[in-house]
Amino acid sequence: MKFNTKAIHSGQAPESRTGAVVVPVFQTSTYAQESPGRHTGYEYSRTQNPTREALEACVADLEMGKHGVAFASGLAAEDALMHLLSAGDRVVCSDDVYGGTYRQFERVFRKHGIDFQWVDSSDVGNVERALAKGTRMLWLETPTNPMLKLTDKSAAAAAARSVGALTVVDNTFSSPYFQNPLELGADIVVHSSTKYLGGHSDVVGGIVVCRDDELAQRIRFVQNAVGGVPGPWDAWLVLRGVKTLGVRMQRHFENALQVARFLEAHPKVERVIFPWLESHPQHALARAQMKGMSGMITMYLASDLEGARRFLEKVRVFTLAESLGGVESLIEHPAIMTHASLPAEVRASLGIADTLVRLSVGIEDVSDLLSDLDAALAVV
Ligand code: P1T
Repeated sequence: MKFNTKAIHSGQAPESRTGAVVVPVFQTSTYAQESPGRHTGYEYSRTQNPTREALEACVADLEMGKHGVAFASGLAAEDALMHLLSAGDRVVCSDDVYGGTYRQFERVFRKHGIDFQWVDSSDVGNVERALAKGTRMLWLETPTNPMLKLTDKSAAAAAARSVGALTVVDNTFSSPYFQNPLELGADIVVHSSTKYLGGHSDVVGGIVVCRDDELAQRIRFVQNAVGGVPGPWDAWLVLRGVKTLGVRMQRHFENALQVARFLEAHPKVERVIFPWLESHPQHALARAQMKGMSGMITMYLASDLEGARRFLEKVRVFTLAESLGGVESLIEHPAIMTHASLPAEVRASLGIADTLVRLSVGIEDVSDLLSDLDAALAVV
């Protein structure tokens, strides 16, 4: 089956008792047993829940994987993956990641003896050199948040495999519609399903997908043993969002391309970063390893912090807010908002400056988005 058919049908056969076409919200914490230990396969909702299972099966299929394991947030999913490691293990990571990922790794797991080495993974040579020092896991975000740097996934995953390290790709910024890292050699894909998978800014969630049975069993063990599961209602909301992922992503891409071209030609904008623009330094790689780009655009204003503030206060159709990937357009200031948890010197080295603004282009009528940006740029 193809993508849109899988999004609507995978894991979502009509319910067996009533024929309900939509997977019900199994809002129950526990399940009746006939005799101690004799049950339907469902014992307790932290361990098994049919609504969550439908979501897991669907996203696993969309990612060309075999197993999906859902969590209460993207960070809960990442936390579960960190639990695959032990004190003394080393992780090589893309240097430009979501601020909360950096905070979890540096301020929670470093204390537990895990070592993180941050590298600019847009140059695979950096990844290879760092891996050579002995590594258990390679953690990639591609495109990165917020600088939209890409990593050559095939080359990086091959390098990791050659030293026996697992490759994890945070695919939140692309969604499975535009790239499937497992197809290019990654072992594990992780998403904040709060973003494009859910797609409507009404739920927080996370999900992990892999192919290997033994690895899936280890992740599922952590899901149950640590317990960061999504509630049935939240799992249902993400599953409902996923049904329209394909049509939404196409529209995000079309709108974002027009917005990126408009911004690139605007005198108040110093530089636009969008992998589908010919000006992006990794445009060729984008075309080679992705089928398209989501609605994420980053730009430097030709101004200062005050100018950026005036611009962000002025937008009306775009909403000034953290997060991304919903149907509505959002805009934010990474240095003050999503990436405030990075030390100032790390932000500076990555280029997360006071004039940097990140846009999550939604699926509204693009003419309204362009007029909104034009009017707001006038005050810069
Ligand atoms: O917010 P949560 O569902 O826990 O997901 C964390 C996360 C993981 N990975 C990436 C690439 C992300 O962008 C995020 C969350 N990001 C934002 C809230 C943001 O505005 O960038």
